[in-house]
Amino acid sequence: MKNLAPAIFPPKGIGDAKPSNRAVLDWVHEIATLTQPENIFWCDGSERENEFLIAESLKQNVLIELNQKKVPGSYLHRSNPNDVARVEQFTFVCTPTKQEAGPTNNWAEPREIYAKLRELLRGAMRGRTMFVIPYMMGPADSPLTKVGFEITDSKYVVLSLRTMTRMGEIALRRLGDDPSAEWNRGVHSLLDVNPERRFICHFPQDNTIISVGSGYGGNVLLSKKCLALRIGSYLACKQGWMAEHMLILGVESPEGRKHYVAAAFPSACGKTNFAMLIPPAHFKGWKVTSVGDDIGWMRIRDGRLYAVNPENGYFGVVPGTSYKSNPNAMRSIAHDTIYTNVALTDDGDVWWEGKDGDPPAHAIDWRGNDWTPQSKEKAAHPNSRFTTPMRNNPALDPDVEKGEGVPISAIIFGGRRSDTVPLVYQAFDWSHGVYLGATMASETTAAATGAVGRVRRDPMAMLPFCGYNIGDYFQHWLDIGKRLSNPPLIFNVNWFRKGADGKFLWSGFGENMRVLKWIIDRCEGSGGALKSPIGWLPSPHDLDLAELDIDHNAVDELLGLDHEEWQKEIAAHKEFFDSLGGVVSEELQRQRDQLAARFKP
Ligand code: GTP
Ligand code: SPV
Ligand code: MN
Repeated sequence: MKNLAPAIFPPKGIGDAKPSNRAVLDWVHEIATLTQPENIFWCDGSERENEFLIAESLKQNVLIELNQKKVPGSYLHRSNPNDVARVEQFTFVCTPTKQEAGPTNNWAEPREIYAKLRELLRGAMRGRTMFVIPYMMGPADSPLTKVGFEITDSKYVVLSLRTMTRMGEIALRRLGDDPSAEWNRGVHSLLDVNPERRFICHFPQDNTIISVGSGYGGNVLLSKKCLALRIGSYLACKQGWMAEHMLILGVESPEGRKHYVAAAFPSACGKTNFAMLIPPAHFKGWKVTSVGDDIGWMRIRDGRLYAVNPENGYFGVVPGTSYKSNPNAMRSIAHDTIYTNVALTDDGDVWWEGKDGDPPAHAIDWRGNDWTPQSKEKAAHPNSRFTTPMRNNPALDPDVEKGEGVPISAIIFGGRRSDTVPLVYQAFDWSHGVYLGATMASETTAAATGAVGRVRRDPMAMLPFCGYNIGDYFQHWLDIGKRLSNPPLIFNVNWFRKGADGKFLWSGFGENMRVLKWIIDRCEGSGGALKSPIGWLPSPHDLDLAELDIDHNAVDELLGLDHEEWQKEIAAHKEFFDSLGGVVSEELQRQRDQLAARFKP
């Protein structure tokens, strides 16, 4: 079976970075007793360790070497074809009561599911190596920073976490020897990579994650969706901060005025691209820098929100990435990158749909089969991904390691909507902004298994990632607002509105700078806007569209409100809130009534 490589035996000095914290050692002992590995490999994230694991992964076909002249330090991994995306139907929040998990999460009773997982894990690592990975989420000196340990039997996970987190000694130092210190326990085993034995389980009260039966991305890099978002959001609510599915970017004017914004878009809806935006030529002197591309942790300081990116690398969507759409991503993934499920060309390079230039005459597709441009199948899986260190990004923000975080001037929500939702508009105030987030919707993408292109409500882009009751989550947002004397302004964007011809009306990518500029203008109190029933809307002349090839009708359509569509939209908001079974506060219900009333003549 693919991925299920036998034990490896490292030379002296590798794999022996045993931590000293008693609580960690006791837990590792407990899991090893259960899973019965051949040996235990204590990871330290060092260069030597990494080289050893890459060499072993190549021997065992966990990685395929790419042409080191074309993509130095880079490798290809093929996941099991039954295992190519997050599995929301097998993801559980296991709180003592179902009510704590809330109406949007799958729930399992902790004692029962622990027992079931224990049976699945019993002897699961026989003949194999168990890796123990210490890692840290957040800059070394941030009050928000968390320590986690992931136990895994996958070398791909070890190699990926080294890029995605701050791994090794730095995490052990942060944790220290206090056995009662807060840290996250993550257990992962591939088992036999069978969808019928695939469960991603979160125990917020125990700060514990158990993931079995998958080898893919968000299911197994437990630092990311599992800790930084699901467990993170639960801790954030308890501890008074925010854990959000948000990119963070810096934008600096030619005069040197700098703002930071955070944006929540659902999976595969443009966070990485927005975080790495390069302004078009017309915006000479403007600079955009990336703090993070997927997750933002925010806390209140002096009445403002400050954000850090807990991650250390990018696990980004490959298809569609090109020098035309996202040059900073292309430069980031030009070296020291693990590619998952892209195509392999005959000269050992990688290829995917949407890459610059012509498709290769022949390649090996993501499943390992021959591929030519005539093939009906895609060469790269639509959810194929790159894993690359954030340090590779030429536009990395200089304050990415700043422990106090960066001050957030604006929060932006956005989804994939072919109709109804204008290119950009601004909430009247914080509570109204929370309503925009709570009712946002998006067409589903290949980032999770299941139907693609179905409009679903995805509040704050957190539907699959909120680790507790969504009603309490909305309330937490409202409560945070009450503690902010200088709250970020809140906006909603939609890069994906389509015209009658079914084509995108907006060219997107770098051109999104035009929308970002209006947002910054609003933050500085200068941008013009009209009061509309849904919020402050720019009129066409409020947006800087100079040197953009777009016709007036398209702009009108992009900024237009179709009252009939909005009647349907408001009804859908109501239907969504009703479906949550009474957990939505009166304040948000009132926002809906006010929205409906503003549409009445
Ligand atoms: P996750 O990593 O799943 O959280 O995704 P993400 O939100 O970071 O999305 P990403 O930036 O990787 O973009 C996903 C897809 O949307 C890619 O195929 C992009 O090419 C496409 N995309 C991103 N930005 C735009 C845009 O402004 N306009 C259009 N039309 N497509 C975009
Ligand atoms: C997402 O789906 O939002 C991702 C990719 O960022 S994964 O890590 O697989 O969840
Ligand atoms: Mn994401």
